[in-house]
Amino acid sequence: MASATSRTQPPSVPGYVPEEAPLVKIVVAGGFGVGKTTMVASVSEMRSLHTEQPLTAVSASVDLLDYTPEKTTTTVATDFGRLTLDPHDPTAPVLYLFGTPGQERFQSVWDDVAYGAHGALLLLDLRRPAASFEAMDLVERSGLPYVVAVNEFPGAPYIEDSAVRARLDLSGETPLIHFNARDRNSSIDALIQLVEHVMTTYPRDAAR
Ligand SMILES: Nc1nc2c(ncn2[C@@H]2O[C@H](COP(=O)(O)OP(=O)(O)O)[C@@H](O)[C@H]2O)c(=O)[nH]1
Ligand SMILES: [Mg+2]
Repeated sequence: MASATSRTQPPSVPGYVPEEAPLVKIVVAGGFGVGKTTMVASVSEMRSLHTEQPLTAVSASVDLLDYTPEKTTTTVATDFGRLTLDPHDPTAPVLYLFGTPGQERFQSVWDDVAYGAHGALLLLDLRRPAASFEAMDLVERSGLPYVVAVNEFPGAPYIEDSAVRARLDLSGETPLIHFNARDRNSSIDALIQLVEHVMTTYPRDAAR
């Protein structure tokens, strides 16, 4: 029989999740090409799963490729990854990440993915903020606490946070942060800020 002590050992087996760890479900949302798949892949401690489909001529009119000409696939269902915030602390949250398409035509996928989620990270590309508007509507309608995370692409214009907030009509409580989806530490920082926002929105005492 496993003793209490053995259960609190740091995980030594890849894929092991301690029983004490709170599991946090996070949706990584945002428009086409904003970096959802890139982010989930850069933070995931297991090989992330992606269900990408080749772009078709039919979707060319809606999946605008002007800023991502090298992109030949789109995420139809989800990206999935996992991140243990502190692998040496058995009580540290384990994040389950679901990247999901921002296009409204995938509303049913969104509903399934958002079910039971604790929060959402809404990715934004300042070269084309409107690409994330539909995804933002889905996040807003779901009522999930969320953080807007500007993915800093090279060549993106500098826009004051206050102007971004005004353009998105963001509420004062919703954090706006900047990160780089290709950078693991930067992506982890973004997720930590989301977890902190979720915990502020739903303090443990209030939930009891
Ligand atoms: N330079 C740069 N390129 C990025 C970054 N994030 C994503 N990309 C590129 O942008 C394209 C779209 O990213 P992807 O993750 O597929 O977007 P998704 O549609 O939101 O999943 C890919 O070619 C990525 O390599 C970033 O932070 N910096
Ligand atoms: Mg993708």
